[in-house]
Amino acid sequence: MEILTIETQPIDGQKPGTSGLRKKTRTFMAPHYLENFIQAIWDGIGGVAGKTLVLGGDGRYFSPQAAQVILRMAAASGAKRVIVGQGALLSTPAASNLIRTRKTDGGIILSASHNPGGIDEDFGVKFNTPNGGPAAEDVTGRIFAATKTITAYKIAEAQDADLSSLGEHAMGDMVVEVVDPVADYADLMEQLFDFDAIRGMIAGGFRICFDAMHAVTGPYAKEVLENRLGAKAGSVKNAIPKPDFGGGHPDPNPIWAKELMEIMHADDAPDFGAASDGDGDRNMIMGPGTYVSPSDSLAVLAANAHRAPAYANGLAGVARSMPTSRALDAVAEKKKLDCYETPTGWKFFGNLLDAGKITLCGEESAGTGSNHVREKDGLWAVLLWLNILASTGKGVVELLHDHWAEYGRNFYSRHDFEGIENDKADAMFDALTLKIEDIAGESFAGRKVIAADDFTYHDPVDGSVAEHQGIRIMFENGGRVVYRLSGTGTVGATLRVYLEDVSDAADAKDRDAQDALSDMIAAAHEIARIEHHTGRTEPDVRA
Ligand code: G16
Repeated sequence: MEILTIETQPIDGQKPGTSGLRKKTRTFMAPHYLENFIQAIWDGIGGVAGKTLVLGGDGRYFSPQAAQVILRMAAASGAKRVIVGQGALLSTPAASNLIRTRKTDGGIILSASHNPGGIDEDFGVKFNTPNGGPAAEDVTGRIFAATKTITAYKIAEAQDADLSSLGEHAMGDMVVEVVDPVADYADLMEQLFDFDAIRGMIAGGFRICFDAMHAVTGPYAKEVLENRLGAKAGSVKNAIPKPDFGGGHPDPNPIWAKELMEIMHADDAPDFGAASDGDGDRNMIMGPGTYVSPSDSLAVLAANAHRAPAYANGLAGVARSMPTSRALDAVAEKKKLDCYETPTGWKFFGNLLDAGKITLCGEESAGTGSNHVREKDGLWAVLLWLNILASTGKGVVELLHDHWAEYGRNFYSRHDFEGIENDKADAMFDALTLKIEDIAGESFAGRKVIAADDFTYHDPVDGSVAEHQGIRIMFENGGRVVYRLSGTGTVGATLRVYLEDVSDAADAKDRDAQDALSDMIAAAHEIARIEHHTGRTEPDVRA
């Protein structure tokens, strides 16, 4: 096997964002683009000689070709073994599990998550460290630095590895081990949850609809929900992963999971509805006629996790990303649990999980997870919900309403303004940063501001500091507005405005969230002067 050293030059813009490097697929397909970034990963982690890595992804367009390039580059740089999901498929939580259980030196996940796939859509590459979690900022910083000084990369001249058949194949001195992407993960789920109880509930007539959105969770959900738990064949919809996700956005929210919304709002709706995203780490939960917001889902799971065998001894603590609603905090307070507030990005939970400070964590962006892996986990969230429903005998809607009655309701919504020109978004944030200096005491839309800041996170485990993680405006009586720019988009800037208001009124369960948040929405526009800076009066997405 000949090893080629190819001369190259730094390519601008290879800075990993909230979750790895995400760009247009054609950008990744351009000469040297993928290769430069992979070499920068190798350089950023001190090389891969003698190391074992995991490789897989959500199966989106260009994944098979990218996987072969990465294998040839791993072989050229002396890697000992790469464990690859059959067909280069691995959900993000399954990859995290393999990285951990096989005690590897990390792994590469090929995914742009919920972003659409195809030659004119998005592609992404993410490196996860040996704990199974997304690389922390110091590692991504070193990778980015390497992209700026690269002069050459190494790649082996070799035939494509056969990723369709299970077993070990040689690529020079390196072993390519092709594994079943589902089996280990499904076994792990069976250890965490009371499958007998869930099976009993399903056998008693409980109906499930899981929309895999033509993305990677299809085979996982089929195996777990249909084969192991006995849900009726066809309970998992859109179960075959496609390179373009069937032309849709594999984003489990009321807008993109339209098919599921319709099924769950029909007269004969199943008892439980769920969806996951491109790479299987996000989740959406529904009851008949009811969408459970991710922030509420996190709070309900934290309040009831002890009903599942894995969490029967209680939780060490919990965490949420800063923009996620404080519904979780209400649970933590009552249950006397430590509750941490981290910046957006799953990587910030890693230290807290590794140090045993938290057991369960989540984000408003439809991600929930626990210490079983170091990624958020869509199917895990679905199974924890099912376990709780089986153990309480309640339905989704009853459980949610009982939760609000006990803990109060945090009305919550995220408004996204997409494709804003970068300079306009920056100008808006510059003005906002100045404005919040003396905003306390002023009123907007009839609501008084009591505090405001630009969120800084001090990691309690390693002391690292992350600044400028979002602007928070706190109002009297529990209202809150948060502004930040997305770190996962590929075109222009996406402004995210997170809106929250608290209510323990008896009729809180009957109110529409957008309606209940009208003060916060008006205040958010007035404070940031969104229309003045961007020309936008309405968001593109209300999540
Ligand atoms: C990623 C991160 C999440 C984050 C989300 C949104 O999710 O892993 O931690 O909450 O992006 O980030 P942003 O607001 O910066 O766009 P995923 O599912 O896309 O990997």
